[in-house]
Amino acid sequence: MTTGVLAMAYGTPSSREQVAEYYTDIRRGRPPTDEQLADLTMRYDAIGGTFPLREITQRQVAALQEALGNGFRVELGQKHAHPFVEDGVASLARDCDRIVGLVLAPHYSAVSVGEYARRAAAAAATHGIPIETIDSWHLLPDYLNFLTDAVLAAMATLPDDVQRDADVVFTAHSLPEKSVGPEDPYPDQLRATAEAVATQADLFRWTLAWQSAGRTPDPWLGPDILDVIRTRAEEGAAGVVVCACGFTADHLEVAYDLDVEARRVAEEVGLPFARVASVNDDRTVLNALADLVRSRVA
Ligand code: FEC
Repeated sequence: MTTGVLAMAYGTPSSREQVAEYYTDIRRGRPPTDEQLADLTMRYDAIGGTFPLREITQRQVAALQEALGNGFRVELGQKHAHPFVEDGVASLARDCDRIVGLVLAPHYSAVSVGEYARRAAAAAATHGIPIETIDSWHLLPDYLNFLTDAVLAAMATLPDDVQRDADVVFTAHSLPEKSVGPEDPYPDQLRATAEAVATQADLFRWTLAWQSAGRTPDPWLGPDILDVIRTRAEEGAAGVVVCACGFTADHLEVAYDLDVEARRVAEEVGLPFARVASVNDDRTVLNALADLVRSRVA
């Protein structure tokens, strides 16, 4: 009896030529304008013309398979690139009798993790295979411990007189306000992660911000990380440490939106800046995620 594990991730283009197709998928079939496409391509170019999410996701999937061992088969299913969620389910349905879904992002929102879960459930139904997707794992102890160590390590890179006085800002991907209903746990889960890490790391100053909001006219969850950096500089902050705990990988939204854009804003306003390491394929966290999958099966 083999249990299928559908590891779900956002997906990234496989090459510069594929950016338009990827962006069109994100926009639900509406091709981007030339200006939008040029802007997104510029961001990939600014991180060296690379698509790091691809390889990091593959390493995460391999680490999960290794941790789960015999009796489990792990397949990747992505939101916006091949192999899609539906491809992963189809592959698992061939020789597994049930599927556990795991999204490689810790916090639940109906429009983020919920969309992965709905697509996986619809695909599983067409193959007649049962599936259960884990909603969130934002308080997983090994993830909190990883973040605690990583926050302290990032703080230690700041000048001596700034280290303990710096603001730690915990971020997740912003969402359009209208898509986050009053019952949606996304903002509360981000706060819960941040509070737990702040307690464990004994932080003096910490706050929450949203990052990477879309460039659309409707309002997105705020405050935005770039505004928080500017405001905290005006208020006399000593430095800023950004922990993108809403993601698990060093992808575009981390490598460009934080390492390039947020760092540049911090430099402009004279604030020492550090970015906290991402989970990527950290074995302890991935082993803990494998245990979480195992506990669902039991
Ligand atoms: O490295 C890469 O190539 C991919 C980086 C990437 C990740 C990611 C994760 C999340 N997103 C979430 C929500 C939205 C919403 C929209 C949206 C749009 C984009 C665009 C790019 C992009 N996202 Fe993303 N996201 C990444 C990249 N995202 C590029 C399009 C251009 C732009 O606005 O920058 C608006 C469109 C829509 O309605 O879908 C909303 C959330 C996550 C975190 C959870 C997860 O990983 O699934 C939430 C990585």
